[in-house]
Amino acid sequence: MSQDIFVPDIGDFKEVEVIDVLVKPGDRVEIDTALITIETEKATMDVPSSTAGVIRALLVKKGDKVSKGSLILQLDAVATPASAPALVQQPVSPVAVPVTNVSVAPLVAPVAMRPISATSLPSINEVGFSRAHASPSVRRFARELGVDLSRVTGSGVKGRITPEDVKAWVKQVLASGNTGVALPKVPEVDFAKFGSVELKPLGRIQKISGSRLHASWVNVPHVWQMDEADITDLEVIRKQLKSEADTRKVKLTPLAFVIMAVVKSLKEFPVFNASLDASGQSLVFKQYMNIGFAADTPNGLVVPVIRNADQKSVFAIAGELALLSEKAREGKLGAADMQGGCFTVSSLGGIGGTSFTPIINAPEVAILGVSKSSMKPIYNATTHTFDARLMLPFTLAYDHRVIDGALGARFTTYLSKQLANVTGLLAMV
Ligand code: CAO
Repeated sequence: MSQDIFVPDIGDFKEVEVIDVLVKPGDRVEIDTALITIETEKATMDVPSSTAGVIRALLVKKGDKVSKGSLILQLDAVATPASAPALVQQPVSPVAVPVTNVSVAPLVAPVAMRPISATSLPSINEVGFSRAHASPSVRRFARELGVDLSRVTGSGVKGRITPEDVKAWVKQVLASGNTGVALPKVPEVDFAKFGSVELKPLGRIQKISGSRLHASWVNVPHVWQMDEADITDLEVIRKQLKSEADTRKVKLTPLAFVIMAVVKSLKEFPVFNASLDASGQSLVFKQYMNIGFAADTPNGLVVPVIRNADQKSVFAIAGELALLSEKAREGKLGAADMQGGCFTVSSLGGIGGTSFTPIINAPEVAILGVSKSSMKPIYNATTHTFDARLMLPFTLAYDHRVIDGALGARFTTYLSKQLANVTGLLAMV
C-alpha cells in the first residue's frame, strides 16, 4: 500500500532548507530511518520515517524549502510489527526519535575492519561536541565510534559535518598512528564568569583553513629563514611600466615581481616545488609551477592558485592576481581555483610589518612571507658610503624533513638576487 510521508511538527520553523537527502527511490527504510536533513537557523535535524517500506517516489531535493506537512516521499509500506498504521498519522519529533541513518550504516564497515574503540581515539570534548555543526544521525554515528566532533572539519553545506568527514577523520587518526596520544589540551575557561560575552561561531572558511593550518603546524617541522632584497631598481621599472599596466588594465604591485622571482628560484631549486608522498618516504617533483597566494577576504583566508606561473609574463601574473583576489573577496572562488598549488606566497606588504613567520600550506614544502618594503641605509663596499635603498623583507618557511638549513639559506639568497635584478626577471618570459 502506498503511503505519503510528510514533514512532522518541527516547532515554529517554516520554509526550512533541505540540506541533505539521505535516501533514494528503491531504498528500503525502517521506522526511524533518517530520510532528509533540514536546517533551521538554530540546528540541523534529520527527519525520520514514520513507517517501514520501500521508497517509490522522492518528492524533495537538496535546497528545497519545507514546512510541517510538506510531502517528502511516497513509499510502499511493508507490514512489520513495528509499523502500525496509526503511527503514520502521528507527527514524529525528529529530534526526540532515535535516528538510524541508512546512509551512515555502510560507512562503519571500512572503519570496523580495524580494531578501534572509543578509548583509542582522543577523548570527546563535550562542549565542543555539542557545538559541532552536525545532524543527529552524524552525532550518533560519531558517538558510536567515539569521535570528538569538535576535531572534525565539516565539508558539507555551511561547514556541516557529514558521515564521510567522520569516517575520513577516523582514518586519518588511525593512519597517523597517534591514536593513543592526544595533544595536551588548552584549559577550558568559562569566560562568562568574568563578564558578559558574546558567542560567534567561526565561519566556514575559518574552520577549514584553521584545521589545515593546525595540521601543518603539528605535522611539519618548520624552519624560518629571513632575508631582504634590494628592490630599488625593481621599483623604478615598476613605475615605468605603470602606463603599460594601465593600458592592459592591470595593477602592477610588487607581488607580481615576487612571484616571477619565486618561479625563477623554484627552477633553480626544484625541491622547493616538490611534496612528500603519502608514505613520507619519497618526494614528488612537480613538472609544473602553480603558485598560490594568500588572499585576505571578509570571510577569512583563502589561497587561490595561479596556474603555470612559469609561462606567464609579469602583466599576466598581475592580471590573475587581481582577478582571483576579486573572486576571493566576493566569495566566488571555485574549488578548482584553489587546487594544485606547488608553493605559496603570503604578502602582507600592502598592510605593514617588518617580518612574520608564515605556516607552510602543506603538503607544499615551503611558503614565502613578504612584508612591507622600506628605505634603508645600505653600506656600499665600493664607495664606502651608505646608500638609501628600498629593501623588501621576506621570510621563507620550509619543511625541515625535506629541506636542510643550508639549502634554505641558498634559496633565499638566490631569491634576493633575482629581485635585485629586475631586467633578468622580465627577460624570463
Ligand atoms: N611593500 C610595500 N608596498 C607594497 C608591498 C610591499 N611588499 N606590497 C604591496 N604594496 C603596495 C601596493 O603597491 C599597493 O600600493 P598602491 O595602492 O599605492 O598601488 C598597496 O600596497 C596595496 O596592495 P594590494 O594589497 O592591493 O595588492 P598586492 O598585490 O600586494 O596583494 C593580495 C594582493 C590579494 C595578496 C592582498 O590584497 C592580500 O589579501 N594580502 C593579505 C594576505 C594575507 O592575509 N596573508 C597572511 C596569511 S597568514 O594569515
